[in-house]
Amino acid sequence: MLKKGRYLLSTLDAFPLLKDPRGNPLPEIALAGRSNVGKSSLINHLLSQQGLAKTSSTPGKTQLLNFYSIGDEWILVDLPGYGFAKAPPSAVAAWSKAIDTYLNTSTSLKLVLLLTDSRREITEEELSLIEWARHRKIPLCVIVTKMDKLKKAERDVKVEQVKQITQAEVLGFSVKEPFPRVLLTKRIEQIL
Ligand SMILES: Nc1nc2c(ncn2[C@@H]2O[C@H](COP(=O)(O)OP(=O)(O)OP(=O)(O)O)[C@@H](O)[C@H]2O)c(=O)[nH]1
Ligand SMILES: [Mg+2]
Repeated sequence: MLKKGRYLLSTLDAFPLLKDPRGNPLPEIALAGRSNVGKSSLINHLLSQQGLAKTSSTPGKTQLLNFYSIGDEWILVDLPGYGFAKAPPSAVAAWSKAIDTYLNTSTSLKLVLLLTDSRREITEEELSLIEWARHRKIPLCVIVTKMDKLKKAERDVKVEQVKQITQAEVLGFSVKEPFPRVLLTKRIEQIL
């Protein structure tokens, strides 16, 4: 079972390096994905803490990198959603740069969870993040969100299709169902 999460801070440039009492850096797991894909909802459902991460039906809610400490054992990093057209280009450029800087400088990043909406196709942007993780040898798991929006028969087809395209590990997810949460918890516990 995952421990209780605590919001730490939001930033675009001053990334914290958090350590355990022995001075070892805490492992970090980052959530990446388009705006509105369900990142904040996943955090709340995964930790069973409604309201920990702010959710919204308006895309672009998360405009900073949000850091959460999970039981003071590991850090969850909620990256700002990309692909949000309504924000001014200067703001979009600032988030993209912040995501790049974080991904390329963090020395404690142990897993990237790349969220993709079950009703959308995989984009070039997503493929390039997968390529980057492969190159850096950082484990990456594609999480197909909002699976409840698909008919039962479509679900396996979608997951297979995403596996084919990304050649990555793929898990389906929905905040409306208990089982995907159990699987994702197990996956996270493997790296801790
Ligand atoms: N049906 C369904 N809706 C979901 C699910 N997960 C999220 N949503 C809805 O999708 C919308 C966006 O969810 P958020 O969690 O705020 O998305 P986000 O990725 O954090 O968005 P930004 O912070 O704007 O980048 C909200 O209306 C959620 O209720 C899911 O598993 N099933
Ligand atoms: Mg969010």
